[in-house]
Amino acid sequence: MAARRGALIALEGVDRAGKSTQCRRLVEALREAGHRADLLRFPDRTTEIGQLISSYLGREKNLEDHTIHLLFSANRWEHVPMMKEKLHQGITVVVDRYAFSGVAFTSAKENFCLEWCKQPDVGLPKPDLILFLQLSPEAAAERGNFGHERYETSSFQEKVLQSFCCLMEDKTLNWKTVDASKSIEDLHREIKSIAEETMQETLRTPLRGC
Ligand code: T5A
Ligand code: NA
Repeated sequence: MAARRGALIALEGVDRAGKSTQCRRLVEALREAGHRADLLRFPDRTTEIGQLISSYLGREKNLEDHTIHLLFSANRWEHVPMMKEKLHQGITVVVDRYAFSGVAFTSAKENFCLEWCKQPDVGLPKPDLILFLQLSPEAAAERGNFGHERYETSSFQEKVLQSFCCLMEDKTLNWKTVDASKSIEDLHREIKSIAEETMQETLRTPLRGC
């Protein structure tokens, strides 16, 4: 029998929904339960491409809109060999944002359609599970003010949320929406249980491209 591969689990959601908090908690909990699990975040600001992205987000650098979209995608592609290796070794990979953030944010800009935005990420490892952390703009606002990074305005975030809603209509992907207004602990328990269910199922499904 082939060895069990790891599951690819993506967390997506509006800003301040608690993605980074939950990704960290999930990986810790999976490891405590004896699973092999690693965390990745996109953008990964540590690579050369990631540093360009970070200076764009911090408004130190201006980049043309198509160019930055392709850089976000390239930042995912540069991790694909490592991701595939981990998944084939049986390591579950939890990603803090993935291609769906890429599409949702760029398509919220003027003159970008979803179809164009999706193309650069076609063929990336397909997540076994995408957890969408849903939080109302009002509840998000209570979690502190926006910082100074690009995209951190309520009107833009509203458009991003609409794009995410369109992406969630794709029934070929395993989207699960969770209520991110719950306490960190309650949300963690729910996410861990959904993740473990998915990890059981990956035994029977080969890794595909999305
Ligand atoms: N982007 C990203 C693109 O345009 N294209 C792409 O392809 C990609 C991948 C940076 C920007 O890049 C854009 C999207 C972004 O605009 P980032 O570095 O992931 O992306 O952004 P961050 O600012 O790190 O993340 P968020 O603002 O989205 O926050 P999180 O991770 O959702 O939330 P988290 O966990 O940091 O928590 C936020 C605050 O809320 C509290 C936390 O303690 C923290 O203070 N909190 C809770 N409070 C109450 N109840 C709960 N359940 C809570 N959970 C967390
Ligand atoms: Na985050």
